[in-house]
Amino acid sequence: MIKKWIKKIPALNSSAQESPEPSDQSDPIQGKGTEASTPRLGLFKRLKERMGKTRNGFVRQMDQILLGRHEIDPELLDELEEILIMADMGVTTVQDIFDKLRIEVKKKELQDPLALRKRLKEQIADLLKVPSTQIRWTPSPFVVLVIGVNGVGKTTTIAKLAYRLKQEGKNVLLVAADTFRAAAVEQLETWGKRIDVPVIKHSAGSDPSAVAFDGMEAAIKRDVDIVIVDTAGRLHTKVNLMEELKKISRVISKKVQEAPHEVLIVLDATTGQNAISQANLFGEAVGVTGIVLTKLDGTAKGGIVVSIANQMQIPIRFIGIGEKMEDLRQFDPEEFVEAIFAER
Ligand SMILES: Nc1nc2c(ncn2[C@@H]2O[C@H](COP(=O)(O)OP(=O)(O)OP(=O)(O)O)[C@@H](O)[C@H]2O)c(=O)[nH]1
Ligand SMILES: [Mg+2]
Repeated sequence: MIKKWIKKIPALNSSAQESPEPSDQSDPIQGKGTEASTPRLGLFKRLKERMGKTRNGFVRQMDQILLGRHEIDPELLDELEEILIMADMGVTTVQDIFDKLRIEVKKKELQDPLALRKRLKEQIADLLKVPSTQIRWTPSPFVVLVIGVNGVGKTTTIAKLAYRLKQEGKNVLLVAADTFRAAAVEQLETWGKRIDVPVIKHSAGSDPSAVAFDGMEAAIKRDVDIVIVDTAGRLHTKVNLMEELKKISRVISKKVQEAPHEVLIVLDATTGQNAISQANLFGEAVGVTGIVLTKLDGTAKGGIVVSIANQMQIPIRFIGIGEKMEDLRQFDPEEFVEAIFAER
């Protein structure tokens, strides 16, 4: 029986460890190891590799528990439930899943551990299927305001997004409205040069709303398709970040009707459930329309994606799975579930 099991779960078929993740030390655009330089490394394969920590930390652990069992008993369900909670899927989300599973087991609709694994995967996939995860990118100029606490990955996400849009033939403009640190303006400028996208900036310490205003004027004058506005993740204690963001948003809407069209909150997946509180806090202030979940490559608790999709009424637009330009992915629930449940 156990042998049959091992065959059915190829991930457990070998005692070898996952192959190490490719190094990210090379140039994020041109360097070796990028998808451009290794065309055979498909997008899905890279996603699978980058989600390796989550796969090892949660799906593999789950499989190891399932491996020793011949039938579904209450202890098995309890153990699996604990693993999912530990993977940051959120207590209520996990309880909902297991309430359903317990009923199915009781009705004998679920009889063996392999069917249980399949059902769990289906349930997770269902939770992730939230409608309208795509941005329409019209009218023009289409204004994207990017917000989030410091260090979550706003500026690098903007660079990746601009790179992506430019490759799709869009005319993009970046606005450095994070004037809190001189380095923040420089960082965006450096990215702008690297990906060949213009950046509107003022000197450090100036009013972020004034930069946003100039950014909108330039966008109209230059007839750009998409403007992406970078903001600070923290300010001097005297200035309230939420008030500042509201002001930036107001200034943008005065210049471009109905803008910002998209307010993207960037959340760091490694901060776990804390990310949800951040989204709520910013959401109350500036009406968030989409989520970018970064650093999923750096956590074994990728279950946070499920928790966010299930608890928030805001779609996950993109996920960050590394520091290379290609590592900002449009969020595709089915592909994501396949990648974390993938077998070697
Ligand atoms: N591994 C990994 N690192 C990431 C990802 N996204 C961003 N980072 C890294 O996170 C760090 C912080 O990124 P920034 O873009 O500077 O963050 P920020 O939100 O703009 O920070 P502040 O400007 O200080 O508010 C950088 O070292 C990025 O390379 C990701 O998806 N995976
Ligand atoms: Mg930044």
